[in-house]
Amino acid sequence: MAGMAYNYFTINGKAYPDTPEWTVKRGEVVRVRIANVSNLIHPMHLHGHDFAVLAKDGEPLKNPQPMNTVNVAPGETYDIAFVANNPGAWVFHCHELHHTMNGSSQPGGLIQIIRYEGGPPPAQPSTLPRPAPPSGGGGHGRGH
Ligand SMILES: [Cu+2]
Repeated sequence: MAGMAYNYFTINGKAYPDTPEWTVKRGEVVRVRIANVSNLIHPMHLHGHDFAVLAKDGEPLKNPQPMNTVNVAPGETYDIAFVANNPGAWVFHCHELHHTMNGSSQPGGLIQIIRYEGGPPPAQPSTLPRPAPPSGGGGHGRGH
């Protein structure tokens, strides 16, 4: 339908805060497959870690590139991996602000909490995406 805007976005069929947390152990390698089955681009961003893109569309890459955001276009699949070496609770989320909302309420949508096993359980991860400040700043502090 022309002009139709999507207001709900999901990871494994759930929108935050219904997305179950991923629990990781310090030192392990965490591998994630991202498959964008929507018709919008999702710049997926991981806090607290760099990841390596190991494969695109199922094809292994010869030179995995360390990064912390990958633009996932409609229909694309990326296999990424990171070393769990920064204990805490972190978010992996789409950097398109509207995609981290459920309708008009925030936070929601494409937010995935990654929590280290045995770590202190913060009531709210301190790294949830927030609207950018009105002028400059970029909205990103240390650790992003
Ligand atoms: Cu998105």
